[in-house]
Amino acid sequence: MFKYKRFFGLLLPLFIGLSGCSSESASEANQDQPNVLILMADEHVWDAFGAAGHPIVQTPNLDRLASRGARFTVAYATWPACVAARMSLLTGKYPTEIGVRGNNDNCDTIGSGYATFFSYHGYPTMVSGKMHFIGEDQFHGFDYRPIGDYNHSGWYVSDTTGNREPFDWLQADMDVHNMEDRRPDSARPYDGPLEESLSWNITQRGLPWLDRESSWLAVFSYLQPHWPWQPPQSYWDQYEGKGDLPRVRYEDIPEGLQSGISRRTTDDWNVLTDDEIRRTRAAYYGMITFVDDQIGRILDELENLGTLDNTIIVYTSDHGEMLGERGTWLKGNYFDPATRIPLLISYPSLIPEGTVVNTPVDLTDVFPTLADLAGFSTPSDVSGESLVPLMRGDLSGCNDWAASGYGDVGMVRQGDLKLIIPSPGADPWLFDLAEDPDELKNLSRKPAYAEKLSELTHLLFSAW
Ligand SMILES: [Ca+2]
Repeated sequence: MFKYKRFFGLLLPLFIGLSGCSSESASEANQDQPNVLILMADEHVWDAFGAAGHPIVQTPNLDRLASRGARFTVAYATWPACVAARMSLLTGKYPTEIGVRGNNDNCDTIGSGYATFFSYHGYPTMVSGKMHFIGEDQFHGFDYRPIGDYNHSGWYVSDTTGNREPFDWLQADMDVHNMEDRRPDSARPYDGPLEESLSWNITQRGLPWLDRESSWLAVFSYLQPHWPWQPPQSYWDQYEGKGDLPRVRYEDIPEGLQSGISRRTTDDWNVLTDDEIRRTRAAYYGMITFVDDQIGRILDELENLGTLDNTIIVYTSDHGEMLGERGTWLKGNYFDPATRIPLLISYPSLIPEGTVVNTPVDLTDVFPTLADLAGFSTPSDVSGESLVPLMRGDLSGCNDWAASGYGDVGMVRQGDLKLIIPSPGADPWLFDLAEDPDELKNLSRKPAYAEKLSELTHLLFSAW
């Protein structure tokens, strides 16, 4: 296996030039292949971490990742809910292209996901945590799963032994079947031992696997800060009384921009008191810091192993969280709090420290970027593009837009302009986020924007 990888590595420079936006830079890569580490949160809103300038949330480890590589300020999920976004990240394709939209849709990615790709190139592959695979294939190219995953029939273990024994402590920690715990006014501390919490165990069970001779690909994928709004007690205490209020309240939304957000705007979640809203947002911030501490444990382990600098590290989320913005909670719409995500990529030998990229990108770009950074030719059938040129300051020749959606509904962002088609056949919404970051002024009927509206509409529907 190792020899094969070396052999392939010698051929790499021949392949690098073949993909449209790939870079020469990957050919500078070490002959020893880098490790690949993907760190994921669930429902992490794009600016809720320290390096993004958030005034409350403490995330020293995400900040450490941001400072040692690239931070993308305008990254989008390709679908504002779990499964389709995750399968899009896995395959580098838009949800429409893989036929996955709802959280019950199966994705037949055999032979086309990044785990299969790196496995093909000789990498052992491990995933600890949530992938939300639907259907028979619970591995999608991963060799090893040390902890159970969630599907809609409950928790089960889908590790390499086929053990499906349910874990009570998983249920107790993260019972996402309990719809009452979805309510934002249900926020409370998780009072069990930290060592019995799901996030802590996702880290704990995956860490030993990282100590190995050959280059590897690993995913640590946390379920938080997704509801239930229950950070462990110490994280609850850290933020108690520090929750803030949404920037846009339901009553602030102009006529015509209230429809198509989500059904949750019409139920009694709108009428939470300000104290309840602050409490829930504080709980959410606590969960982010909890996940951040897990990431710190992984970075520390790589440092101890001496492999931190030879590891490509990605941090991202499958989508964001409305957190009460526009009177709405959870996700499922195309406004920035729901669809825009954090994206950090580091690999010191190819990505300059402290890089900030403001070009719009989306989850389809991650897979080809990993391939490029690792020195492999970018797979030809992905929709995304390698972000290596952008991270090295070359803005020419690459896509300058990001898209999210399925079929005839979605959003596209190019520069500061963002087009949303909120539902099939609906009037479009066009926002200039430089002047209107809260997406409150629809420009789509302004004659000055007619040409841009047409361009962006074409761009959106040609994305997939
Ligand atoms: Ca999710």
